[in-house]
Amino acid sequence: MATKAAAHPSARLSEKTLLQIYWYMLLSRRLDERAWVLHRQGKIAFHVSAMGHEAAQVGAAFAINRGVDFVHPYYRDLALCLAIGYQPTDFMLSLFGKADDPSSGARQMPNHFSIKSLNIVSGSSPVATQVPQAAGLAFAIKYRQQTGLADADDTTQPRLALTCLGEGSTSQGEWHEGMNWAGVHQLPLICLVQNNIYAISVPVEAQMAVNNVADRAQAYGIKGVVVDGNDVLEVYDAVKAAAERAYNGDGATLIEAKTYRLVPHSSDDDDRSYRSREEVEMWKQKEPVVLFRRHLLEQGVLTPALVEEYDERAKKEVDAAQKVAEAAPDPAPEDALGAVYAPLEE
Ligand SMILES: Cc1ncc(C[n+]2csc(CCOP(=O)(O)OP(=O)(O)O)c2C)c(N)n1
Ligand SMILES: [Mg+2]
Repeated sequence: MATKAAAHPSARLSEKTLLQIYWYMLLSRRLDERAWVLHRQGKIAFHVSAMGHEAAQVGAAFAINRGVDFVHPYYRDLALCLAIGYQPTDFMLSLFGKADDPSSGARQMPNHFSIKSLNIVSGSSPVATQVPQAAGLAFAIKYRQQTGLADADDTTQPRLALTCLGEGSTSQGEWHEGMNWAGVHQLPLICLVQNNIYAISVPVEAQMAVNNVADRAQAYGIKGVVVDGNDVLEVYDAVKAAAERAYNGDGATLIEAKTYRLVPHSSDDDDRSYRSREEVEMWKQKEPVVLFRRHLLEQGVLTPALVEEYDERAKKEVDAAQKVAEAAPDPAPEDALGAVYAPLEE
């Protein structure tokens, strides 16, 4: 990970911000590791992991107006949502399927992140369905600005929509529809494709005939960018530039972050049947949390003592979140058919 030239916005990040970025990457990793343990202990039913994707997600979160801009995540976006304000306890409540799970009262599977107060919007399980919904949000933002219902410069108002998905999901029709709509209407949309080169067991070369998902941007009349998704500062710079374009009325950006998932697709998958251990080991050498920690140590932003302090703090937060969730009440069976986002009208 190279130190960025002064022209890059990431070169202007304060030490405090760099440490916050590191903190959210670490917190996500530790929560994620615990989720795997809880699954193997038989305490939770399902886990789908963000491990390996932390740089792509936290880099993106820090480049937008967190908690104000709309975010339409996908199931792998734990680190993204944590960096926006989703709490470790929220995540544990969803893993344990408890009544107080803020995303849906446990009516959806875990990782269907949704926190209305943070403008994190609920999604459905069919992949890529969030993309036309995010394009619709971006259309509404632009419409409100053009009609004077909202001020384009008011940073207390959402000024863009960010959505994420995997490379395999870009084979779905919904993705193309959303991208086309974003191009036609020059929408303030950022689509972040987290390309981890597999869609469960299907490798990327069996999914598409071009080298990069971002190459397709031209066909929609939007800007396409490829970044190293394991380099959090590179992702930050790309998303920051895309956010500026969105805020300035210059339209949508498709960002492809090349990365790798370090673990099986989900707790129900065995990746040994479709990828070699050598390949996984090779990617582990450039995994994002270790990479960024090393970078910050080299820069003198982190010290070995701070690394230890952060590790202890993360463990404490994960322990506390698990404790709260385990003790929390289960939902009443009759609540199963309730709403997942807004309350149902009486
Ligand atoms: C329309 C639809 N088809 C299939 C599935 C089952 N499914 C869930 S995740 C997934 C793989 C998606 O891969 P990718 O988009 O590359 O994202 P990744 O999981 O690798 O981050 C599939 C096929 C689904 N949820 N929705
Ligand atoms: Mg994938």
